Amino acid sequence: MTLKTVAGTGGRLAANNPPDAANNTVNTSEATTYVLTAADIGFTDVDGDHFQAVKVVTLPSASIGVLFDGGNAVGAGASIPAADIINNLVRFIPATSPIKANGAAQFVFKVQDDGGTAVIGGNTGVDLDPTANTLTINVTPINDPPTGGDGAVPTNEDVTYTFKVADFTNNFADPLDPAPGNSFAASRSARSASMAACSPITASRPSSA
Ligand SMILES: [Ca+2]
Ligand SMILES: [Ca+2]
Ligand SMILES: [Ca+2]
Repeated sequence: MTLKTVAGTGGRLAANNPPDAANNTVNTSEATTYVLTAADIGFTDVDGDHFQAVKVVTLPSASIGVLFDGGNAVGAGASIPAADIINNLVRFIPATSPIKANGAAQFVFKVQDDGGTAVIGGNTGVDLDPTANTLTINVTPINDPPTGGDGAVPTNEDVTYTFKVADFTNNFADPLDPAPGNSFAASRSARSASMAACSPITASRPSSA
């Protein structure tokens, strides 16, 4: 393949060679916006052409989050100007409904340079990377509080009642974290004098997330 000898000057002596990009993984916490950077995309070009745009191949799963350019959601097949990425306008916003999403979102794209597609020396310039790359955005969990509920247990007067784990787990739920939620770990007495006199009641199941 013939390399041009003059880069980005308009006086190309050889047809444009396509640019390249990198696969990368970045992290953000749940419900926390991630601002994409040019480094995340990893644009390079053998000719020294400039980073022109990112062409969307596959958008991240909306169940994990949505890619925005400025105030607008990026559409399927869209071309995102490199300037928008460099100016911190391109953001991934994790889903928060019906609950705050966790998991890996994958953005598949191809980079474009500004070298054009002119035919020079019988060769047609290529300004789009023929190979797609993937930016994986990991949305890491943050524990949300569980819910409990009132309960009642029967006992006769002057008869000691020993609480069972089930007396508490029947009303336990963790609806704000992704299913199945966290497990019941312990019960803390808020005001019952009789409960406060008991030993702490702890379930044997470990917290899972
Ligand atoms: Ca090029
Ligand atoms: Ca959470
Ligand atoms: Ca939780």
